[in-house]
Amino acid sequence: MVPSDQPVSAAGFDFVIAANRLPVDRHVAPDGTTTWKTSPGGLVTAMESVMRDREAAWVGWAGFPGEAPEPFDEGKLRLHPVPLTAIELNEYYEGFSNDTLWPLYHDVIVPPTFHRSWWHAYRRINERFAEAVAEVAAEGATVWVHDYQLQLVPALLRDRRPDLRIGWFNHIPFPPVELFAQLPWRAQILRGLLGADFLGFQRPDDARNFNRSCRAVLGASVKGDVITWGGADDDRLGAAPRTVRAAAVPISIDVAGFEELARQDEVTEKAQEIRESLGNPEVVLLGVDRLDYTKGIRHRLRAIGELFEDGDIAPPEVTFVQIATPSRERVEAYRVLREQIEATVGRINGDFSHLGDTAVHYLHQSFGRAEMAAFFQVADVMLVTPLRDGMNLVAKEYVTARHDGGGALVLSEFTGAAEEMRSAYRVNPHDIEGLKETILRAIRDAPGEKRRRMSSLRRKVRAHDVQTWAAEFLDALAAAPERPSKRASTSSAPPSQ
Ligand code: GDG
Repeated sequence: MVPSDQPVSAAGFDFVIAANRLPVDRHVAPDGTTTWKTSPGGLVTAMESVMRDREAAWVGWAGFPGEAPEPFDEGKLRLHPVPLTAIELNEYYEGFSNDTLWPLYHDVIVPPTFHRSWWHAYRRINERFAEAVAEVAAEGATVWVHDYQLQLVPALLRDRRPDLRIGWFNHIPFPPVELFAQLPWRAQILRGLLGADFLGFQRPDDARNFNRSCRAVLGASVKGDVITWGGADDDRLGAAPRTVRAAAVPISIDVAGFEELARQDEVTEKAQEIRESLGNPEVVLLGVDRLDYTKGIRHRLRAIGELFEDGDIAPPEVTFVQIATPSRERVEAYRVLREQIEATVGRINGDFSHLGDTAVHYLHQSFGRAEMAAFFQVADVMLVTPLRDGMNLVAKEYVTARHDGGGALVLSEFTGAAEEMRSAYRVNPHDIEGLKETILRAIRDAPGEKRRRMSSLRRKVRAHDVQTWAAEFLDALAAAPERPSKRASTSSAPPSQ
């Protein structure tokens, strides 16, 4: 960390990212020394390689409540922390973002909680983010706002800074209007989002859901992917008429960077070590997820448990490893989920493990990137079975790590990744019988068939990496509300406004 002695220059930054979190976590040593390390999670993993070597500011929460640190520099990136008190964190982040919007946008897998006080906090914190961006952005700058925590920022920012070009990308699904309509503040959210020039979504269906909501809730007109709203005759947020474009720009991973990591000797050695410590099983099944009810871990365990029970698989020949990264542990639904999963793992192991031969290895821990790549190389069958997932980067990381062409990917059709990764073993995770059959097929299929599928998946992911995603998004933002021209959409030049 380099403390920034320079105040933001009067000119400000031409390119600004706004996301709930800064891309780093604070670590305080016993002697009081502070260091910052890259924080885990889908958004940061994706943006890290895009932002490298780009002069820009990143506005976000520093990861701990209370007073925010002074702005500081990480490479060419100016990090601009936004403060949140413990109460604000509870209401805006754990409450409205993670207990209202998150379940509502993921097919209401658990019931969303609606609290007016949470909504007020959400609005207040969005204002704080908009204020911070308005302060650091140069005249005519490009601002890229991320995700569901900041849906009011586009309009709040436009109010303050009409000179800016504002884009918003949704990392999670956008729900069908029939579900979105439950939200008491649905009109405010849409008006907030329409402050952007371009809105990017993971799948065409998400963009369509958004367009339909604008039509149904606001009475906007939609032609193709362009939305025109005549504005409102009131003085509430986002009352001005708007014409914006909303379209799918599916996110990806840093394919070259991750493959380079996966090819390192250290990773290959680690993979051998992991396999040996599992007792050299013939087949390793693997799941890697944040411990989240959207990821379908319970359904996966149900299928695995029944396969052990039916005698179709058994340790030591077959073992299942589930890495469940700790997540949102202060939200009740996540606490309940953890208890359910741990009880199920305990039951399966009680029934089907033998001394020295474990049926399910459950790791409620975080690992480094290199170790993660090693786990992927050990996985003969990777189980990605979300009930709903915006994209799912783990699926793309898995095939990228398999530079040996081995392995098999079982992939839920309810992920954004399933849209592109057609050669995976597709499953409906609600269909336990189908899930069991597909897992067995992924284990037993002829090596030639598996390699054919893996090679097609790797080609697909390689053809559309995170750098392509960022270039497509920024080109679409620069051209909005028009579509970018063909030539523009292949350029990856940083924005220069
Ligand atoms: C959201 C959307 C969308 C996980 N555990 C560890 C670790 N990870 C890394 C994975 C992967 C990332 O975190 C998780 O990304 P996902 O895409 O799987 O899921 P979400 O966190 O839910 O992300 C999702 C994504 O945003 C991007 O738009 O795809 O749909 O929900 O990169 O490898 N990384 C390390 N240690 C861990 O223990 N180092």
